[in-house]
Amino acid sequence: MTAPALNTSQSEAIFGAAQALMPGGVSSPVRAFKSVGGQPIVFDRVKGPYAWDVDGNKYIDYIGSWGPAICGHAHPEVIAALQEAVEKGTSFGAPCALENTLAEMVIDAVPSVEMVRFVNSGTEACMAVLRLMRAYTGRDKVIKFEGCYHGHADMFLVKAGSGVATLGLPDSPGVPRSTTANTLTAPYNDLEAVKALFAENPDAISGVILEPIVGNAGFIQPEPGFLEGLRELTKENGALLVFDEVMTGFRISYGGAQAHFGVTPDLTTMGKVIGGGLPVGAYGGRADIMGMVAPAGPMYQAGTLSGNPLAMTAGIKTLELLKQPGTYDKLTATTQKLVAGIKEAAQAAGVPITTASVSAMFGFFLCEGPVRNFEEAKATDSERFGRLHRAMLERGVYLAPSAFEAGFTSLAHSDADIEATINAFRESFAAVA
Ligand code: KE4
Repeated sequence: MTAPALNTSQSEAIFGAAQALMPGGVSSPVRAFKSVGGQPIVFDRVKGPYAWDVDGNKYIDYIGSWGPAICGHAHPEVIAALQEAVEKGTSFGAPCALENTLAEMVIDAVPSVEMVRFVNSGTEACMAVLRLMRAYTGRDKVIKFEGCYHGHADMFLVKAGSGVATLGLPDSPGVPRSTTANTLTAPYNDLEAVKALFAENPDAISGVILEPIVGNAGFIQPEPGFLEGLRELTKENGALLVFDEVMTGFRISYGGAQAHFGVTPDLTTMGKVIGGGLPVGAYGGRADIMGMVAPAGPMYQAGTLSGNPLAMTAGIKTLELLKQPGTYDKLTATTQKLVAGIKEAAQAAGVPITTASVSAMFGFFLCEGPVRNFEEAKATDSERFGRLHRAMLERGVYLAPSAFEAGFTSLAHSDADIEATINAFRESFAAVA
């Protein structure tokens, strides 16, 4: 069944004008639809599981602002709390009781976190946590995994995922070789490769940082024993284990992926959900390590808008909503129904697919699978994914514009939304088979 042509004339006009104003016409590369083709959709407003573009087209949204909208966009209780808070000002640049409240909630929820520092993005959190790893151990090297993305700080732009992978960038110009010389990489799920790196760099590796579930190379789960193995390896080598939970934090469970898998790192980075849609990042962990952070200790990190009352308010209300009983059971049921439908739709059209989900995070690759690391993820049929993405847009479903991203559900996605999405996948897979 062919979809009605999508009228996106206003989007095209606004995006066309944006090209002369902002590089690529966007504020973040992955939004530019480069790898799926066609023009990006310019949003006008969002509510619950939906987005409307400037031409009035409505979409069921499975990006949710790349993770923050887990309670649904513009949740009425979050909006009401912000409306009340904004009357008292937007930023203080001074201590505020709301920081204590959100810090206590994060410390109570996340097993590894005894103390926490708020920043303004996941990139800042990852930059700071690397500096802390190095300050605490006195060692300069760090191990990351191919396809994992820890924000755009220089030292992490080595075999990175997300937009770097989407755009097929080898790495980024402007990053001095001297900076990335200390960044070692291994394939995800490859404990032997990590063991070898420790053997080749005795007493030189500050730690290992990873996405405990990868969402930036498509959706890739840790194999049984992988996280436990890293926990042991880092302990044996006097190195730190760091979970980058910017994407998985408060999405996989209220305690993040670390609570879900029962593996406790030394440090954790967070973002997205804890800001409830406003800019917040955070890093936290063992008190003896966090005690090194200025002004308690010598490791410097700072931020003008860190801990501002609006962002704290949105984060507090969002975590209050997520803490309600049954939240993650509901998210899991919604997502499992969706992913089962996607798989059935692809198989009915004879399109090779491998699908997976954990709680409110999911993904699929257009290949047989299994996909255990970034190299295997590259087997996905990106060209067909581009056509699928367009076909889904025309049927009112907004998926991440990249084969190397994850999908996100929310508490606002209803059974009817899931059914409508599965129907759109049935028609779209038939159209791209
Ligand atoms: P931000 O600086 O974008 O807030 O966070 C960086 C970051 C760090 N760690 C992980 C695991 C992340 O997923 C991210 C950011 N995620 C991407 C989506 N893949 C943000 C979307 C974008 O870059 O526009």
